[in-house]
Amino acid sequence: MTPSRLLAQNPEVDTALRLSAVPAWAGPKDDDGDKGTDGGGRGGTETGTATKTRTKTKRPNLYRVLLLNDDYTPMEFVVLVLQDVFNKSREEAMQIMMHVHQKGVGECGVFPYEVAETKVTRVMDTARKNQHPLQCVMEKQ
Ligand code: TYC
Repeated sequence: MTPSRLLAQNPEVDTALRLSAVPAWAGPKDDDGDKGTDGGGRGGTETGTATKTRTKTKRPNLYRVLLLNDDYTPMEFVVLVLQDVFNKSREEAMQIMMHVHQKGVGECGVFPYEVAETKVTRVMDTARKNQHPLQCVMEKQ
């Protein structure tokens, strides 16, 4: 995998390495405190190549994972799914299940895209294997 692909896949880390073709002495005053504009060679004259490394962190886009009510999936199955897939305690799983049962929809958690997608897939696969019509969806927060 190429480094740029790795960076593209990881929005947390965006490292930009910039090389300037403009001689340092011809450009704007270099007072930003970085290292790397100094040629360091004989006489201390700059070479005209400036390098700057910037590390920028971005918050990931978050997605709500929602469970939908239906008339057929057993309550106990929903509680077990909430405990297993979303690491809920039995008590919290019961509360969420009852909320979905009464209101029609409820939140199981909020996650970065790929984590949310994996949880939706796990719920849907488990439901299908057990022949329950339970539906789980994700929406951008
Ligand atoms: N309504 C279902 C029943 O009465 C229980 C249920 C709860 C189903 C939550 C789905 O996401 C759900 N058996």
